[in-house]
Amino acid sequence: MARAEATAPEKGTPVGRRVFLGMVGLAAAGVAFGSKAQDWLEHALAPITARDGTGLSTFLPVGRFRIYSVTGDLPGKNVADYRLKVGGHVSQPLTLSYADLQAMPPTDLNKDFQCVTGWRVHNVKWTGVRLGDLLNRAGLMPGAGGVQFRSFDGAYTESLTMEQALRPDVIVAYSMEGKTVSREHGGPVRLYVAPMYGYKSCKWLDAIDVVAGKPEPGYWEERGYDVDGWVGKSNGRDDKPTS
Ligand SMILES: Nc1nc2c(c(=O)[nH]1)N[C@H]1C(S)=C(S)[C@@H](COP(=O)(O)O)O[C@H]1N2
Ligand SMILES: [Mo]
Repeated sequence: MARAEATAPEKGTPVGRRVFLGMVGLAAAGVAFGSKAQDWLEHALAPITARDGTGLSTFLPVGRFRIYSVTGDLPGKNVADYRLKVGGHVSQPLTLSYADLQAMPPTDLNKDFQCVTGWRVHNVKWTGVRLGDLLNRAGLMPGAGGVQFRSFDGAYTESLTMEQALRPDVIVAYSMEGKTVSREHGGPVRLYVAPMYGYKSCKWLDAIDVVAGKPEPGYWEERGYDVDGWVGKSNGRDDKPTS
């Protein structure tokens, strides 16, 4: 299996409890962006958490996201300069500012954010525009089968089938916990695909391209994750709760 958000061993050998607790301390002290140690830790701990069944969230700092960026960079854009492009297989391509998004009917989602490597942040409040509303505004052309996302980090991509994209719990989020989505969390605008693992939620959202037929797999899917990243039902989670 080629699944690794980390470059370190994806299947760590089980470690003893003292080492384990020490490492949790390390993680708490340095939940640093881009920390390979942290990623390694999550993978190394999976066998333990699987055995005692309590899950990583019991041990790791509560309410903390890990900040991920495949480029090792946190690209930034001012709210004032931000533009979202919606194009491809649509009748009316759009270029929307942050204010344009805010002027559309808002959707609030209070849901968990869960990474496939095991961490979960409970009950996060996201606000944004339903992806379906954006797609309808752009006007889907016959044969539109999927949606691809590009990040202004220049590297990350994601995609959804049209059926997934039109779900009411998939939003283009401009606010998290009542504030503009921060730079490290992929702001000012990111995708939030509530029913799927975090990797589907493209940060620093730059463009949405509607495609005819099947969409291309995204960045992590090229590297082994399931295209249909349903929480609990993908990436071997049903029968094997470790990553
Ligand atoms: N552009 C971009 N989007 C991304 C990623 C990334 O590295 N780059 N990582 C994904 C993964 S694996 C997860 S779990 C979430 C993490 O979101 P956070 O950094 O806000 O915690 O973002 C997803 N979207
Ligand atoms: Mo993730």
